[in-house]
Amino acid sequence: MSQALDEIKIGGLGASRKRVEDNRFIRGKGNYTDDITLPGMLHMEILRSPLAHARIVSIDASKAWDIPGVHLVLTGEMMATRNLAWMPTLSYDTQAVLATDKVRFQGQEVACVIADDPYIAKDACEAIEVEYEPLPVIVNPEQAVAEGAPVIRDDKENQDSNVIFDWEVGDAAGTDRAFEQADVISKLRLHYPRSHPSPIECCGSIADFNRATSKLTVYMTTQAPHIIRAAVALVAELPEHMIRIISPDIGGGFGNKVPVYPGYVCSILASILLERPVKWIEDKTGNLISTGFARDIYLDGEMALRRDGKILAVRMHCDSDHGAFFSDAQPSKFKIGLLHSAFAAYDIPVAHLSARGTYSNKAPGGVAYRCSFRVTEAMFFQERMMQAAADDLGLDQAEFRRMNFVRDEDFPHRTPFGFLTDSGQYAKCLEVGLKAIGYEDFRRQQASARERGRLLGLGISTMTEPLGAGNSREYDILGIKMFDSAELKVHMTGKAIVRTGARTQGQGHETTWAQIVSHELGIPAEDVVVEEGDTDTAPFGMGTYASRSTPVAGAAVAMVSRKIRAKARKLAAHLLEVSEEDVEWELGRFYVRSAPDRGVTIQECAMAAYSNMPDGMEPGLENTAYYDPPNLTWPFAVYIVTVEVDPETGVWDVLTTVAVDDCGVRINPMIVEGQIMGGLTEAYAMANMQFITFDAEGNCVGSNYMDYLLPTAWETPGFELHSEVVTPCPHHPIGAKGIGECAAVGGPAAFVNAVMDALSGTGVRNIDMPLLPDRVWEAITYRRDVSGAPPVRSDD
Ligand code: MCN
Ligand code: CUM
Repeated sequence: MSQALDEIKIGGLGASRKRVEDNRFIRGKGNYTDDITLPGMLHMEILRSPLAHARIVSIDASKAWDIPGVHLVLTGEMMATRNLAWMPTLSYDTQAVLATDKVRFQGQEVACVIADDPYIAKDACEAIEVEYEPLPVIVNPEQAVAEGAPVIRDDKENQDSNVIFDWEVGDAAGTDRAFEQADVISKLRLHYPRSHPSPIECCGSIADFNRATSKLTVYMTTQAPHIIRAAVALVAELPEHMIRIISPDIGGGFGNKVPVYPGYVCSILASILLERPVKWIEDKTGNLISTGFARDIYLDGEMALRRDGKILAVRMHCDSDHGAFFSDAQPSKFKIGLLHSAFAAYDIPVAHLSARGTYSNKAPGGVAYRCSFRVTEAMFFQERMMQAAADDLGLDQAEFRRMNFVRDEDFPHRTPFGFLTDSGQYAKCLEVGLKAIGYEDFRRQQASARERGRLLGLGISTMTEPLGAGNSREYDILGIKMFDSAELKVHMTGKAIVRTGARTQGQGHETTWAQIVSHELGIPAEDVVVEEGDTDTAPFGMGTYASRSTPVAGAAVAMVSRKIRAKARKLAAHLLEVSEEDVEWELGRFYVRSAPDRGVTIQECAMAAYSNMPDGMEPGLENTAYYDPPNLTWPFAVYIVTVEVDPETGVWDVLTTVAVDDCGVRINPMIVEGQIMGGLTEAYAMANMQFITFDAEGNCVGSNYMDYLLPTAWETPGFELHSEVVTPCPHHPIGAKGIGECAAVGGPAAFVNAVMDALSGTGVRNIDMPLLPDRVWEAITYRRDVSGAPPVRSDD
């Protein structure tokens, strides 16, 4: 009789364990950066540029210095004397810390004041007199490359245009040939607008430099503390072992907390100069106007199609607007992130993608926001193109996708852009989704509603996306290879602590990593504490983004647990007085193969590691694992949405949303569902209501929550989730694939496709997100495509 523990009961793999971090969060006992107060702490505020593009004639800070309670005013000029006016970005560009020569976007950091409290600092910012000489403004890629456009980055040698890169991937000649063979060519032009992660907690930092110990401790809202430590060491030329970065609780990241922001750098310098702790907490407007935006990218897409529906080739050209500094975080090899993961779910012989990135007078951005490096755009473009192509061929939306899917038996599959996908059951997921939504029935309802003047629509989005940035052969940021780590210490009573190089921002790592340890060792999850985010204690890792934590750090947790189990086996053999080969494992216990009743628990082995180890064995039960994954993980998802559009007002309501996610083995099904619901909520918000753009003068329109709407429970539709399809990841130690971004990546196209489907037959091919009622109304009324690309009229 097996004496193995019941894995679900101990909170192992597959247990919908309640999130342990919520014990403190729902009691208001979280410890966020702004909750921390240090003795003698001062406060920093940032003066931002009101103009989008202007030469700085002069900065006079004398009145600010005179205000009682002001300790320091930092300007670009002062930063320059310490070689800190500019800093390197995560994409081999430079970014102004505080402006010296020009301001290049509205909201750019111009000066900082450090004072006794934030109110004095804010008042003092207003007392700084800056004289600007306005320059012509660029707010889109077309203007950026127009004849005679002002060169935004005239600070850079040899930069005589606004083009950052021209990049291509795929087979141009082969694609051209395939297009010559096509029966039908389907074309679509799209703009994926700027969107902003807007976590509830803004960015912030507290720098604490101690002259006596030479140690710099920085509490900050970062998703990647070790990378920040390395950046501070390299940029500020401080010794790395004297830098300690601590990410306390983070109130949502969504990619917003990956970049290095000037506020972090200024608070550090101020603390070094003043030898006192300096706190900077960004306000909402500062966050919305200046920190990492996402998307803002245009697509010209074309598909070469055979009459029967076979896709012969895909051609994509993208123009991306990166704002004033190319500061996206992305793997060094790929200028436009993983945009070329587009069409990975479909069996397409040949494809070509060209991408041109340009500067503009907008806040730097492009990547962050539940994106895994532009996968969000890739899947949106793909699924909008799939819908348009099916329409152009007069084929059924579902059937067109099904016939072009990579089939279950075709894995591993090399995509036309060079990725290797390794597993999935695409057709099965689609069947589950169609059944759940009642596809055939809905099509009938839709037709009869049409006859009565009612506009119903159904949108499908099916996609596989690359999650888990790593393997170190292909993925690095600034040359730092992408892998991750876990350290596990099992104490003598069998309780344990696990630390990783990732950093949770709400995803629930404190809950799920313990479940992996439980699965591997049989230690109840409640006996395992998880700690992340302190560079003095956590093993080196690349942080949390690109849904890489489970694929990489989570894998490391499994691997380090296995190392611990291997040592525990030796201890068990010693305790049981048999040879190691005679020892068997079942969850939580080693036993003698020939006498299964004779066994020792993992806790007994732990005690022995400190009190009764065999001669010659190194004491203790601790280890570290660094994990370099062989491939990305490729979750698959089907999102199907039905809507009703009111032709009189352009308002559209979601009727049903069905999600079928296959993210391999689910560690914690409840957390996975939370991730999917959160992602769908964001997808709905992007498709329906979130509008942040720029007028011709470069004023940011929508930099407040009156314009940039966050969906509440009231406007968010219900979601029906399906989990019956599970294709384990073939290379992940526990078969898990990433999930953190799937629904935000695949969701938007489902909502937009549904509205466009409701408008089918009107000749309207596209409405750019967000599908605001006035845009939908304009499309229906004038039977034309509606774009939301900037500039917008400032009197709108
Ligand atoms: N999980 C699981 N089983 C799987 C896959 C994941 O139980 N097969 C669990 C994980 O263990 C983890 C959570 O689901 O607790 C998300 O895991 P994963 O897909 O590995 O993603 P990350 O932990 O790396 O999170 C990053 C991802 C990104 S990049 C953005 S952006 C985003 C997202 O997560 N930001 C978020 N979801 C967020 N959710 C919250 N609440 N807050 C954010 O800032
Ligand atoms: Cu791109 S947003 Mo997440 O990867 O932190």
